[in-house]
Order: sequence, then structure tokens, then C-alpha cells
Amino acid sequence: MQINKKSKIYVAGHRGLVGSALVRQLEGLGYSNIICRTRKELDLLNQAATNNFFNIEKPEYVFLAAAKVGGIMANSTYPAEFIYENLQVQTNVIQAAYQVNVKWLCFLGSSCIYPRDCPQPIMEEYFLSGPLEKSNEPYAVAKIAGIELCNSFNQGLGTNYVSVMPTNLYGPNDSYNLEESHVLPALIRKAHEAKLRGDHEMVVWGSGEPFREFLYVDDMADACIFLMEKGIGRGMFNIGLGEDISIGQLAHLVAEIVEFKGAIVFDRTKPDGTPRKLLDVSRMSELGWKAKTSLADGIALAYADFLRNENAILSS
Ligand code: GFB
Repeated sequence: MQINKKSKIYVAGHRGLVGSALVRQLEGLGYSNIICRTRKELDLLNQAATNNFFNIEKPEYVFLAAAKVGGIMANSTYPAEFIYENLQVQTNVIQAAYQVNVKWLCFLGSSCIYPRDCPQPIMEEYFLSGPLEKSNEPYAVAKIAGIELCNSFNQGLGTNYVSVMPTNLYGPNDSYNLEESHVLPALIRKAHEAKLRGDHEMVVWGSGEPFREFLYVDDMADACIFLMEKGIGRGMFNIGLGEDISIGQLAHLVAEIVEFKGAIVFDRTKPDGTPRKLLDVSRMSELGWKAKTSLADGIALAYADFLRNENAILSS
């Protein structure tokens, strides 16, 4: 589908990890009418304000990347916020988009919507086929509702709302808050600070045995824009690198890139979460899309960005 580069595109959540990558990439491709609002300017938890914004701006394309997100600890500390805020924001945006006839919307889901113990790699067909991982069930249930909203609007109201399921993402504008972040930014920060202090060891949560798949966020943005430009407005698509790594191996890889030379020790009092979460990405590869950034290259890019913003990150 040929999309006019002047089409009005709304990126909800443009200051976050995925939203900021989408804006970077869209701008790089020459899209010139991208609209964004900070939380202060537009509270997406507020239905009337969201409707008002859509009525005034009437975007043609929407990326719904605004969400309450966090790692394993944040999910268990703030279950109410994770389910409530995500349900509310996605419902407000999807309904408002429908009211002003948005042509195409992309809903950001998550790989944690799949059953905890489903076969690996995880195919889109395993959706709703078994019980969820408990450590992030409220978040997963909200995201499942978002996918069903998109599917039901498409089926009953003729919309074009596609859902994407990213694996664990990392890159610029990630959260480096050790209590709330995901594992990869946490390991970058821990290794960097341990190196600066001259520590002999760095502590990694859990057993180090779970496996995770990691995707550099620019590849995620690339996949979403690929679907928009192809005119794919229905269904759900796993987005990942197609390979995974144990948390223990990941910690060693991060230490090598950051040049932390001490030992890596495991704090088994911290939770492991789901044992493995490798996405089957054949649906996207059949369409002709593939991730471009290897894990080692992506970590090096993320660490370079961390160093550029070190003062702000470490003081927050
Ligand atoms: O990235 P993470 O917090 O979330 O943790 P999930 C992944 C694994 O890394 C777990 C281990 O086994 C953690 O115990 N880990 C080791 C650490 N050291 C650390 C550390 O310093 N910080 C963190 N955070 N983890 C999330 C969900 O699950 O995945 C979200 O909670 C979302 O809802 C996201 O779906 C994609 O991969 O377990």
C-alpha cells in the first residue's frame, strides 16, 4: 500500500522505548506529519480528553505504544496499575480511533500473553490455549483484552487494527531503574556501575536458567512500519529475533561488552518468572520481514546510548 508521506500519524507513547523508536524511524523514512502528545498534554486515561483529541486531530494512522510497562518486579509490585492503566488507555484509544474512522491502527501487545508452558517456539495459534505466567498475569490479561478489542472491532465494525507481539525489547529510552526495569537494561547498568566501583562481583536475579529472546527496539519499530506500509490491518504477528539465550549467558555477554571483569553471582531469592519465551517468527518472515540487529550489536548500541545519557540515567 502506498502511503502518502504527509498522512497524519499519531504515535501514542512517543517518549517510551517503542514510541520513540517509531518516531525516529518514521521521521527517517520521510513521514512529515507525525503527531505526539506528552502525558501532561493528553491524559489517555481520560476518555473525554482522548475523544476530544481524536476529534480535533483526526489521525489517519495510529501506533498504540502507550502502556504501563515494567520488568518482573514492577509487575508484581504494581498489579493494579498494570491491569487498570493498560485496559483504560487501550480502550480509550481504540474506541476514539473508531469514532473518527482511523484507517489503520497498530496495537502493541506482548509475548507474555501466551500460556506459560506452551510449546517453543511460540506460534500465534497458541493464543488463549492455557494458563498464564503468574508474575505478570494482570498485565497479560490487559494486553489480551486489547488484542480481542482489535479483533472484535475488525470483525464487527470493519476496522483495520493489527496486533503485534514483541518479545523482550531494549534500546534507547528504556527504563534503567533497577527496581522496575527489564533484565537487559538492569544488567547494563549493574555491569557499568560495578566496573566504575571496581566491584569483584555483580548480582543477577534468579537462577540465571530461564531463557529469553531480546529484540533491539529499532527492529520492532521497523516491523510495525513494515506492516503499515504493506497494508496489513488484521490479525496478530509475533516480532522477535528468532533465537534466545539464558539469563546467565546474557549476563556474561553484557559484562563482556561493558568490560566488567568481575564474577557474576545469582540471587536465587529473586523470581525467575516464565522458564522460556521464544517466539516463532515465521508469520513475519513469510511476509518478508526479518530483524536486522544481532543481540551483541544491539547491546553495544544500547550501551553507547546509555553512556551518552549516563548522568541523567544514574541521577534518576
Ligand atoms: O526482563 P524481566 O524483568 O521480565 O526478567 P520477564 C527476565 C528474567 O531476568 C527473569 C532475570 O528471570 C529475572 O529474574 N533477571 C536477572 C533480572 N537479573 C535481573 C535484574 O536485575 N532485573 C530484572 N528485571 N530481571 C516481563 C514481564 O517478564 O517481560 C512483562 O514482566 C513483559 O510484563 C516483559 O511481558 C516482556 O521477561 O520475566
